[in-house]
Amino acid sequence: MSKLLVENEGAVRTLCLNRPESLNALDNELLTALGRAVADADKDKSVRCLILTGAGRGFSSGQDLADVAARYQSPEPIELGAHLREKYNPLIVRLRTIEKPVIAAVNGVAAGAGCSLALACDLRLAAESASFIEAFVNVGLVPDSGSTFMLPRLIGIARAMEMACTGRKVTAAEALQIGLVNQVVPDDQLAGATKKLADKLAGLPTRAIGLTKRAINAAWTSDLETQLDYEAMLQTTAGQTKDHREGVTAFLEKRSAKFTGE
Ligand code: LHQ
Repeated sequence: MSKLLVENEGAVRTLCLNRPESLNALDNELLTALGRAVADADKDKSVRCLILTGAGRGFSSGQDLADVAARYQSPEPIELGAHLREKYNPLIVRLRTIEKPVIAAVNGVAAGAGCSLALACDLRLAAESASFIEAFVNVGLVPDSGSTFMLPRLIGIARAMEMACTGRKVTAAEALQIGLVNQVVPDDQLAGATKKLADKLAGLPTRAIGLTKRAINAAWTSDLETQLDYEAMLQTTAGQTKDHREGVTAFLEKRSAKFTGE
C-alpha cells in the first residue's frame, strides 16, 4: 500500500498521508512522495484545489523518530539541519507558494512537523477529535518546518510562545477559539465538509486565488506602500484573466459566472 494516497474528484485532488500505524509519521519515503505530489498538483492545470489529510486516527505525528533512530545510537554529533533543508523546507515553500488553495483536513493529532504541515496550508478544517501539538520541545528541539513563521502570524506571539515552549496539546475547540483553524466539525462530517469547501474553491477564479495567496504571503514582510504597489501589479495580471472578464460580464448579464481557472 502506498504511503501517500492520491485521489482526484473533479478539480479537487486529495493527498492522504497513509501510515496510520504511526499516526502518519513522516519518513523519507512519505516526505519524498509528498514533495513530488505537491509539485505535480502545482503543474497540473486540471487541479484547482488541493486537500491534505491523514488516514486513520492521526493527521501526522511529525518526523518519524524511528526513521532517524540510527543517528541516536552513535556518539557522533547529530546533524538535523541538512534533513530539514532537503526534505521539509522545499515542501513547506511549495505549499505556501502553490497558486491554488490548499485545505488541511485535520482528522486527528497534528504534532511536530505534522503540525507545521497543517499550518502551511491555506485553510484548516478540523475534526472535533483533532489536536495540535508543537511537540518539538518535548524532544529538545526548536519548532521547524515553518512553525516559527506561521504560528505567531496565525495566533499571535504570546500564544505561539506558549504552545512552542510547553509542547502542550491544543484541542480543536481551543484551536478554533484562537484562530488556528477555520472550522471544527464532528468527526464523521470532516470529509464531507472539506469536500464541500474544496468544490466551492475549485469553482472560483483559480488565478485570482493564486495571486491573492501571493499578495498575502508578501504582506507578512512588507510595508503599506510596497504592498499597495504590489496589489496594483497583481491586479493588472488578474484583470487580464478570462475569469475576470467572465465575472464582470456575468454580473452585468445578471447570471452566474462560469469560471474556468484561466
Ligand atoms: C510514532 C511517532 C513518530 C514514529 C507516534 N515517529 N512513530 C525532528 C527530527 C529530525 C529532523 C527534523 O525534524 C524533526 C521535526 C519533528 O517533527 S520533531 C517532533 C516529532 N514528533 C514527536 O515528537 C511526536 C511523537 N509522538 C507523540 O508524542 C504521540 O505519539 C502523539 C502525542 C502524537 C500521539 O499520542 P497517542 O495518541 O497516545 O499515540 P501513541 O503515542 O500511542 O502513538 C501510536 C503509534 O504511533 C505508536 O506506535 P506503537 O507501535 O507503539 O503503537 C507510536 O510509537 C507511533 N508514533 N508518533 N513521530
